[in-house]
Amino acid sequence: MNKAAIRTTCAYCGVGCGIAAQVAAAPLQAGVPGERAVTIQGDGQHPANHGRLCSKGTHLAETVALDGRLLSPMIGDQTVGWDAALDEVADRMRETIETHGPDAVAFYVSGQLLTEDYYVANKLMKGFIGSANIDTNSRLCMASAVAAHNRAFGEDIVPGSYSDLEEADLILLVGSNTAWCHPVIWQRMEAARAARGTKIVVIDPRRTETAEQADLHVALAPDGDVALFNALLAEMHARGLTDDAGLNVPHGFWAGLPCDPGVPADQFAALADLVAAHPRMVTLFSMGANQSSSGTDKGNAITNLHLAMGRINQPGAAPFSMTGQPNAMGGREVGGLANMLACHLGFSDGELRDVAGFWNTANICSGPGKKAVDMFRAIHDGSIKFLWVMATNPAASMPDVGFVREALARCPTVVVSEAIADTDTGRFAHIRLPAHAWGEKDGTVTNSERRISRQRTLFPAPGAAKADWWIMGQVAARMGWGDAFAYDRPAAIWREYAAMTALALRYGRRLDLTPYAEISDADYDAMAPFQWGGDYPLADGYSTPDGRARLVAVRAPMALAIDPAYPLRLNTGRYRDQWHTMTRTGYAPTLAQHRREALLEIHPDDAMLYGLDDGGLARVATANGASVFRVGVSDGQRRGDIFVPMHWTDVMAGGARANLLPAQRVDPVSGQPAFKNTPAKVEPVAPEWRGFLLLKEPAAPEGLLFWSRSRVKGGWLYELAGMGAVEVAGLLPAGERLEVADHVRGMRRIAVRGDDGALAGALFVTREGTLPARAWIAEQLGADGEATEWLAARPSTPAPDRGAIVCVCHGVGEKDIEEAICAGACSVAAIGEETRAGTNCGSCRPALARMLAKMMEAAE
Ligand SMILES: Nc1nc2c(c(=O)[nH]1)N[C@H]1C(S)=C(S)[C@@H](COP(=O)(O)OP(=O)(O)OC[C@H]3O[C@@H](n4cnc5c(=O)[nH]c(N)nc54)[C@H](O)[C@@H]3O)O[C@H]1N2
Ligand SMILES: Nc1nc2c(c(=O)[nH]1)N[C@H]1C(S)=C(S)[C@@H](COP(=O)(O)OP(=O)(O)OC[C@H]3O[C@@H](n4cnc5c(=O)[nH]c(N)nc54)[C@H](O)[C@@H]3O)O[C@H]1N2
Ligand code: SF4
Ligand SMILES: [Mo]
Repeated sequence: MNKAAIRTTCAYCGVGCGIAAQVAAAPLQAGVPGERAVTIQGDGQHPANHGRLCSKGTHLAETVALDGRLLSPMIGDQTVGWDAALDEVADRMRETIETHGPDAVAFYVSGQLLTEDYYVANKLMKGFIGSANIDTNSRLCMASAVAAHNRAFGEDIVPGSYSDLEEADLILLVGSNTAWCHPVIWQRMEAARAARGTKIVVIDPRRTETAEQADLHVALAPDGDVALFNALLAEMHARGLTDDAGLNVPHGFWAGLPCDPGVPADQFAALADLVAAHPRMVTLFSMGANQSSSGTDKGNAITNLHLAMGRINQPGAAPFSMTGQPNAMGGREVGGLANMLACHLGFSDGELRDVAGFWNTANICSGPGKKAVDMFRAIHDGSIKFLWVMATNPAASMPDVGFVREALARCPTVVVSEAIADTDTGRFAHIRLPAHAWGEKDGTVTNSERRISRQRTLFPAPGAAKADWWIMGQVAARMGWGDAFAYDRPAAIWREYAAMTALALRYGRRLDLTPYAEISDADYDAMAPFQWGGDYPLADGYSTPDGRARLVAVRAPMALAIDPAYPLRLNTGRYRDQWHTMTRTGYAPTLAQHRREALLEIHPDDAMLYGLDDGGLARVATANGASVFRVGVSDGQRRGDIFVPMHWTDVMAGGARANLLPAQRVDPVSGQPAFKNTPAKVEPVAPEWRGFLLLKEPAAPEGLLFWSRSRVKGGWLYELAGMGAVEVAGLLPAGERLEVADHVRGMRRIAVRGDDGALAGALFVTREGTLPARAWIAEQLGADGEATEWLAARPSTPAPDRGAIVCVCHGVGEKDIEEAICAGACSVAAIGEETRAGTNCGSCRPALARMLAKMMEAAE
């Protein structure tokens, strides 16, 4: 690693990869926006990734520019100074509390805050405002796993480490598209598999790229997990492979264990044999488990199997809940959830008293606050009147966002702390506060294996942007609580939090950071990644009153009644190269290449049944709402199930809005929404014209049936579809208009040459014909060129067609890869040698493997 590199942690997922960042030599002046340059490499010494990074981490440099950033506080549309904005927040907060009481105030925060920010938010709300109405987007993400941990272990603890993946002989992936969502964990599993032949089983209704690489894919019905794991446990019990000595076992547990797995008998037999044969077994689970009305039960069904088979607290054996966000785990530690206090503490009288004593406050909350879905209901019905949203985008990411938007529109005060100026939630804000983004932030995060790492500052903060902890501290001071929030730096907050974990120990919890309570500023700055609790934090007993783990009797949920009006089941999730609501990855041209649009994935037979064409448009409707998507026919879907990605927002598209669709249905224990199983229907949408538009600056097309934008090097590419007249030419910039039209086929092509002679914009529309490929013309934005070439959308001596880009790092297309395979490359590694595909971040290796398998099959 180069000497000048700054060690930090990736902005995105809960794997928590270490990064060595090399900032361009010329430092920027604080507060002055300008070009930012940084070289990103995996940190070879970080224990989470040992130098690896996935596509998102690798291309972080494309997201640190300042376009789209919120750079000053805003009240309504007015730019204001910090004092005015903070006074306004504090005045409104005070007035709300005085008139309606503390429970009329709520914070909705995020696993993308640093631990220090999170701690301050929690202290401010639960300790000083005096309500526990602070909940986090982790409610949408981890709450079921937290509840399952509490039920089984008596504390929210992940009992294993990433190293267990390397020491396991069998890995079960439950509801996890690991190759796309935790790609570096996937790469570690691939390496272990190559070294020791680890078997991998994927349990997921969809055949994902992860499932394609598995030794066994169990395509269970949506929410079939509890039945499957109960049956597995019954089978292992019948084979004499369980031992409940030392466990807390409910009366009648074994006799009442259901044994219908709900999957084909041969699949179940194969799975059972694998489980029986491999004591070193890790079960990784994520959103297919948690985001369900039976999410907590799924977590316990998995944990029961591990506990009863003794597959826990030793190398290569653990039930392992993967966290999604970079600091989902840190948030759980400092009490970001409405139903916990800081440091894994609960709301008993003693705990409340001790916490109040530690914070030196007379205003401690009295019990749990509202969980996310209930919080937005309370905003909707007017009982919550002041909402402060930090580092999350609920108008896009909550279920039933139609309802959430109504709630936000009604709420008398909405404050949004954001890094980005235009977000779906920011559009509802009365006050917007500019926050530091990744590369500016300074503090700590905790990853899925309880490893705490520093995120460090790479760039001076732009404009008026400030740290979230600073913003909250300023409001607290204006509320009269300045002494309790007089932090001058993140290290001061960290020390207080570390000292507070002494309370956790007093109540028999294992979260212990007390050795860090006196750490110096310099040591905090230099702090190396460390894991609290060690590899096996529960090896010497559990955090329950009797020190024993509990088996929890869980029953498969009642099947959702099929309403003939909504015969399909809608599943939602993620794409490999986009992050959530696209406020950052959406700006990276390289990442856009993987999937430019949101696809409604549907089985070919269902597509036929409902009259949908691959590449056409369809409307998906549920009892809650409807949205139009591009159709992607795929036999990876089960019949009757459909899938859409969660990422596209009002800022990015007119249509493709996943979260208009799910209901507000939640898990009864954890309060986590069931994002992955909503009754739905589909119907074809036939636009009268289709087109695409290239612009340097983003615009918001109106009056269309559908539009969706994606980033290209010099600007934005818009896919469009509409009825009637084409009225989008007005979005094109000023300049010399070059135009061709064919009125018979309703074809029209316009290219605009700007004053600098370069392509400033283009519009291609057709009513009946086809549209040209976008790749070449999109690259011409901002470049000089011939009008005839622009209007043909290809150069006069055409470059070889590389096909859709598969390897985004090296820009290797489908056709290059097919050629390499035809020329004899018969492994992913050989394709890499030939084309460089898959040799950088490795995120496309599963896609390469799929192409290879397909072509081999075709050749046979
Ligand atoms: N590229 C990318 N990576 C990310 C993120 C991102 O936005 N983009 N976000 C991060 C965050 S916050 C999170 S929480 C994680 C999420 O990581 P994952 O949980 O891997 O992601 P999802 O795609 O939401 O869902 C995983 C799978 O659950 C399956 N599933 C649906 N219903 C069921 C069911 O009933 N049973 C089972 N067994 N499976 C089911 C879906 O088909 C899907 O393939 O990813 C993190 N990493
Ligand atoms: N349909 C469906 N919906 C889902 C899911 C699903 O699988 N399906 N998954 C759910 C899950 S698991 C999750 S985690 C959520 C994620 O959903 P969100 O949290 O709403 O998604 P993000 O786009 O990550 O929003 C984070 C916002 O914070 C801003 N930001 C980033 N860093 C900072 C910072 O340091 N300070 C401040 N103040 N702002 C910052 C970003 O610009 C961005 O706008 O979505 C949930 N919604
Ligand atoms: S796996 Fe990718 S997104 Fe997740 S932390 Fe590592 S580099 Fe970042
Ligand atoms: Mo998440």
